[in-house]
Amino acid sequence: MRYTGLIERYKDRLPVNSNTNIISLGEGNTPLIKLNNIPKDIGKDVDMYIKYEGLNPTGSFKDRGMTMAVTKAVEEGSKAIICASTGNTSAAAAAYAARAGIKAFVIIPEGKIALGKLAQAMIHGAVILQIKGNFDDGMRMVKEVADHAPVSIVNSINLFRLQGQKTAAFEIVEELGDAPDYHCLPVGNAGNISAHWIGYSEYFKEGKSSKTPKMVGYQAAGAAPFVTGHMVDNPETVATAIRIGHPQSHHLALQIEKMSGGWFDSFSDEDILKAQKFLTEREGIFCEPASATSVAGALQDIQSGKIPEGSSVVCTLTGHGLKDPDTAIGQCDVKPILVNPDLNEVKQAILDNM
Ligand code: AN7
Repeated sequence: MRYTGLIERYKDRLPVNSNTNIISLGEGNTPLIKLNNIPKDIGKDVDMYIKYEGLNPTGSFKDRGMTMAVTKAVEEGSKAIICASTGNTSAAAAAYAARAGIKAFVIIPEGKIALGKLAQAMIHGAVILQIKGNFDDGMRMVKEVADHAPVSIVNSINLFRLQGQKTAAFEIVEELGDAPDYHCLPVGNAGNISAHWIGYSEYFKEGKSSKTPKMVGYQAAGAAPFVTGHMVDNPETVATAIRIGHPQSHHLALQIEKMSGGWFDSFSDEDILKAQKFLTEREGIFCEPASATSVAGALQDIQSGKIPEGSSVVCTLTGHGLKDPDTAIGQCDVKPILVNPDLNEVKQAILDNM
């Protein structure tokens, strides 16, 4: 059967009915890739999987929530949506609004969004407001303006978003035959970690899994309110997607940490970029810097034994590496070799670099 997106697939578990006009781009159903080389590299016997959410239609997990949020906005008669974004939400909002034939307004922090994401918001025809401030300032504006203008908020404070995003947990349980022991995610607003917990809990209650995973959230050191224990007013990190200091799902995520037996930790930009490169070079999987935070964290905690050998571990890679080409190129020392279209020159270059 043709796959037509996660709402159609999980319609019995989502707030839709047979009359709902579903706005979909075929999101969800993303690969769960088992790592072959990295566990051997670090000498640990763990089953480590990547949930490659960068392969959603706009290149990030946001599509799972956006299909649901835009479907409901249209159902409720809305003609426009609005979000604040570090980039990926704006790309998804712009694309799904285009698909639905409604308007998207996106508020992004000036100069701090990855090139691919900006290109997406622009080409899909969103109205882009660059704010002289960060994501948290933008979020504050969105909440205020929504009371004064006819626009539906599609940030993750819109609970339909979390409903759509919970389906990632369903897919993982179905594919593994059970929940993993640990699920590691990068955390910004903490919407995604919350959505996964909702999904895992739903399947566990119905006996579709024998357990729920320990939910482990990793942040960038310069934007780590869950680790420092207080909100951060001037978040900074190369992982611009998670450059967030005042997480919107703060309380929910703290409850989930306790209920699941998980924890939070943070990593320097250097560690995040190292994990991004390690994954691309050793496994052929390219994610954006924010996403690599989950791998940086899992690797540290597997190596230290906090995640014991014999465990199954899923790391969500939230966004595709192509979202942020500048940062990718910036961390490669090896530049292209310039040669003339001459057999000897090309042959020599190959032999020199074998
Ligand atoms: C690649 O696009 O908040 O903890 O405005 O793009 O659910 O916020 C992006 C978040 C992780 C954090 N990885 O997820 C936005 C935005 C990537 C992201 C997160 C984001 P949450």
